[in-house]
This record gives sequence, C-alpha cells and structure tokens, in this order.
Amino acid sequence: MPEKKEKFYLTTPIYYTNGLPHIGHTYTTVVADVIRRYKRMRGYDVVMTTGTDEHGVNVERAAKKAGIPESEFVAKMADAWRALWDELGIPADEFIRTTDLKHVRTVQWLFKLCRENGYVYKGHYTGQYCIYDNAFVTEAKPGDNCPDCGRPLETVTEENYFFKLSAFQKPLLDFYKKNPDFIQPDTRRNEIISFVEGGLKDLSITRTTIRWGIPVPGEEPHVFYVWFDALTAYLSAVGGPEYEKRGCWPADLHLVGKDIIRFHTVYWPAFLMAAMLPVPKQVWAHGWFLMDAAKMSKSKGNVVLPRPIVNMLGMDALRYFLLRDVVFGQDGNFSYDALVTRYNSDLANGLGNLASRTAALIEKNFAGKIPKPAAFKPQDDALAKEAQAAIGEVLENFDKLSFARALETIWTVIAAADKFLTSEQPWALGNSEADQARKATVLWTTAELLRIVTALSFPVLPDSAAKVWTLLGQSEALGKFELDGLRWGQLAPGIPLGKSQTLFPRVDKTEAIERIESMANEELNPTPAAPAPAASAPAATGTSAAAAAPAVSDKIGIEDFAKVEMRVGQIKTAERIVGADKLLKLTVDIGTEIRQICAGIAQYYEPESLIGRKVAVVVNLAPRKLRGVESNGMIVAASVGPEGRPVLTGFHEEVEVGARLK
Ligand code: ME8
Repeated sequence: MPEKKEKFYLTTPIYYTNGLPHIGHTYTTVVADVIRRYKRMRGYDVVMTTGTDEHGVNVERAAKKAGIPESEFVAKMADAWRALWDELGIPADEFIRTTDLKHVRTVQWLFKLCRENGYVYKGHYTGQYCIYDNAFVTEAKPGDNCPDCGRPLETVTEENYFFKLSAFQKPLLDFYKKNPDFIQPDTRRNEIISFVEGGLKDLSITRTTIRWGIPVPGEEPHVFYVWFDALTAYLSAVGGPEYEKRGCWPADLHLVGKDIIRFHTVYWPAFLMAAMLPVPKQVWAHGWFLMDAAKMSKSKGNVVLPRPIVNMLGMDALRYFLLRDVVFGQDGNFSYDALVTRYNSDLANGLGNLASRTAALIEKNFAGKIPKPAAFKPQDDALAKEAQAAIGEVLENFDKLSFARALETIWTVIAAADKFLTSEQPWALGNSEADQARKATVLWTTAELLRIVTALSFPVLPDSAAKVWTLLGQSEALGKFELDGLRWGQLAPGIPLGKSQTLFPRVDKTEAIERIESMANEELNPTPAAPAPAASAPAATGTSAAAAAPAVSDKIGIEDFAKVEMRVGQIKTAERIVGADKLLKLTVDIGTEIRQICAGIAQYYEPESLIGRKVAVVVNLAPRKLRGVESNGMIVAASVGPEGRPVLTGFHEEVEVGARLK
C-alpha cells in the first residue's frame, strides 16, 4: 500500500445531453464507481469525474424542439443525469458541465497555449459532417451516410481554426511506444497505432456554423469544435489552468466506450502535447452492450433503462450482472433473461444463501456469536487455502480491470463453501464435546470465508456486502477496510452477529422480466393519466387508450393530436407469447402493410376471437421490443375499472382497412 495516500484520478466520458442515460452509459459509470471503491480499499486518494457534454448542433436542435432556450434545456438535462447517478448510488466526486464557467475558461486557455506554441492556424474546410456524432468524416463523399451511426452526412464549408494534428504523428507514435499501457485493451492499441501510422490530417477545431458553443475569444462567431471543448472537461473538473494546485492531473485513467477511443488517444494527447501539458496515463476502451446485435440507441427503440432493473432487483444485482456477464473490453448482448438467471443463481442462491445459512446456524448453535474453532481438519485447511489464494487472484484481476475473472474467482470460493457445509453437515452433529468443537470449527471456517468474499466483493456489491459485513459483526465501515491487510484467519471468535437482513430474495423469472419491461415501457412512453401502477397497467404493455390520453387538465392543440397517426387495422393472426402471460403477438393489416404488434390483452381476449376484428391502431409509434418481440404500433383500447381491463375499440359501420382516424 502506498505510504502517503497516492492520488488516482479517473473519468467517465462527459455524456451528451440530448438524451437520457441508458444501460450503456450506466455501464461506464458503474465501472468507474467499482474502480473508485476498489482503489480506495487499496489506499488511494481517488477522484472520479463524470459530467455532461452540452454544446453542439444536436443540443441546439433538441432545445428548439422542446421550445426552450439551450441554457435552460441543458440545465434540465444535466440535473436529470446527475440525479440518476445519485439515485443509483454512483455520484461523481466532480460533476463537470461543459457550460460551467470554469470549463469555458479552461478551453479558452488550452486554445491560447496551443496557438502560442504555433499549432493553430486559420483555414477553410469543406467536408461531410455528421451532425449526430459532431464529426467531419474525412473519407466520405457527398450523399454518403455516416460510417459510425449510419445517418446521412451533410456537406459543410466554413472558415475554421485548424489544429496541426499532422505534426503529432511522430510524437504520438513515440509516446505509444514508451507507454505501452496507454491504450487498453491491446487490440485497440494496435488499431490506433495503425491509424496514426497511416498519417494524420490537421483538424478543424472551431466552427462558425454552430451558435451554441464556447466562443473563441476575440474571434466571434467562431466557437470551439465540440471535441476540443468536451475532452478539456477532464482537466477543467480538477483545476483547469490551476491544475497543479489540486494535484490530480494527469488523469490516471480515462474510461470510455470503443466508439470514442480515437478522440481520447489521438486528439486529446496531441492537444495536451501542443500545450505542453501532462498527458493522461491510460485510456481504457470497453465494448458495447448490444440489443439484438445492434448498439443501443433511442432512435432504434432498443434501449435498456437502468431504473426498472434497479426497482425490481436492486442496484447491486445490476452492477454484478454488468461486470460478471461481459468480459471487460468486449461487446456483450444485453438480455433480461441472462440478468435474472444470474441474479437467482449467483446472488440469491449463491452469496445470499451462504450468508443466511451460515448466520442461521451460528444463531442456533452458538447463541449468535462467532464460534471459536478447535482443531482443523484437512478439508478445513483446503478451504482456507483456496480462500487465501483467491485474495491474491482477485486483487490481481481487479488491477487489470478483469472484473468477470475476479468475480468468477470469488463465486468459485462461495460454491466451495456451500459444498463444504453440505458435506460437513454441522446441523447433523450432536451435543457431545467433540461434536460441538467440530461444529464450531466448521462454522467459524464458513464465516471466515464469508468475511473474505464479502470484503472482496464490496467494490461490485457495495450495499449487500456492507450488510453481510454487519451481519458478521464487523464494526469497521467496509468501504474503508484496507484490502492489502486481508488475510485468512482474522475473524475474531466471540463477536456477536449483527442484524440479519434479506439480501437477494429469489424472483420468478417470467414475472420479474414482465415487470421490468413494463416499467421500462412506462418510463420511455409515460402515460400521464394512467391510474394503475406501471407494473400492472395494461397501458404499459402497448395496448391502451391511457397511453394516448392526455392529462385531463392538459389541453393540447389540434396540431398535437395530428401528430398521432391512427388508422383502422384488421387483425390477421393472434398468438400467445411463451413466457409472457399478458401479451399477445398480433399481425395487423393497416392498409399499406401488415404490421406485427404486441398487445397486453392476453388475459382478456382469446387469440382466436380476434381474427378478422377491426381495431384502431396508432401506426406512427417508434418500434419497441416487448419480451424480446418487436412491436410496431399500438392497438387502442379503453382502460376499464381499477385494474385497467383493456376493452378494444370497434366500429359500428363498415370501415375500410387503413382509413385514418381524425
Ligand atoms: O460520446 N454500451 O457521449 P455519449 C456500452 N459526449 N457503453 C455505452 C453504450 C453501449 N451501448 N452506449 C453508450 C459522447 N455508452 C461524448 C463524449 S468525452 C470527452 C465526450 C457509453 O453520451 C460509452 O462509455 O454518446 C460511450 O463511450 C459513451 O457512453 C458515449 O456517451
């Protein structure tokens, strides 16, 4: 452990404010929080920064759409991001907004340094620009789509200030060579090295086509290019021009997704080198969470939200799943099924069960006090050896950010303890002195193992590990416990167990997934007038009139109503969805095409009774997935009674399929 507390400064990306956080953003922030907790337990003085990237065309457009000034729009969004991180227990130590004055000053200062050192000049640039990614695509032709997001590029010509990125090809390559750990994982480092070896073009770092940005002093209407602006946030969060006073810079670790690695490993170190400022020590690019093999995005309607999962299973379950199920660095598919399966097997049946079983046995046999072990048998020693070896292995894997491996090791030890209890059967031992001594040894061994796995899993499971720690009678706050001192054999006999609390109640998989999806639908498509709770409201399963009904007092103009395109549809087929007892999968003829729509009416309508029936369909809803089945539209139904029974609309006269409802 470091003598004097060594600093560790880590960052997540500064997220865009034109949308709200989904599981992808949550992933990066959770990983940062795990590292922060882990490093604190290794004796470091850790500072973690996250924040919001608030400038650029996208925000300008989103604010216009919302009908409010940009500053008001971004303030609301930044509040929402910050509030969610607080709610999830992963708040930043420094939350930086790119509209903060201290940030504005830092960006202007960095530009001045780069310019004074001869790395900035004025020129013209015409290129194909992706307004969604805020980047020119140098190799694109007019009419091309963005290679990253697939959306159409726009031709943009403007007077710019350019940054002499071309001058940094050699310095960057030398830097990568001297600092082989700068870019992680290795596959990404190789990609970046070949990109830089291919030659670097100068980079335009100001814009005149954008209004909503940080002004270049004395050069209005130039504003800074969003990446020159955003990357600098890492520095403005910890002192900006006075970074030396705070002592955090250079960053020890920038955590990013693989989508933005080039900005962090080519542009960012080049800007800093040009300004003669220290360069970060490491950039770690993780993979993407995918939904059906595609990167999540709200426009595709395939985002997973964190809150419904946390409401159903708890934050620790989400943290565990994110870190356990995907190898850090690689892409992974997100599936609710895998999430709940892991929850039940590893948390409810694994750690939760071991903790409650051990505590109950100690309670019953030793009046709730940690027993004093007697002579150890070879099987006890074997378990001790396994747990002791796991300490080193887990720390090594946490150091390498191999979270899945670290957790796998911890859970192998948990399984070994379960097996140990089952084979030693302390409950079957009698009251003779020898039996009592054996019981004490077995239960002390299990409790000691539990103490070790609890300390090791704290960075990932902070709430539940703290509960088990208290249960084991440990008074020191687990977050302050120093992992370097963790050894087998430290559990003191005689201390009373603490309060027992439910850790991970087992859940029914089908029901849990239905509830999570239902809450997610409600969050993505809020129903202001819906009286029933999100989890049970049929509105949330894609059927009901409540979803389309405005709040009674909220009058809307005809132009708002006109946005909803409702047509007469005829149901062609209807079937139940395995594992989703509320949902029916329908195919519906809407005049121009046959659509697949899921409707939460299975408890009230037999599929066969629906064939041929004409119903009102909202046809211009963004597609979404319900229980993994695509739903492209919504069947309108009245929501009746306190339980919100859906009653389908009908027509008393002959109507043509596809006719619009106005
Ligand atoms: O790029 N899987 O912001 P952003 C895993 N403002 N991680 C994901 C993900 C997914 N499906 N989707 C998003 C920006 N992320 C810039 C950054 S930094 C100076 C400026 C995570 O809101 C991942 O960390 O688009 C990714 O790099 C980041 O969110 C992108 O966030």
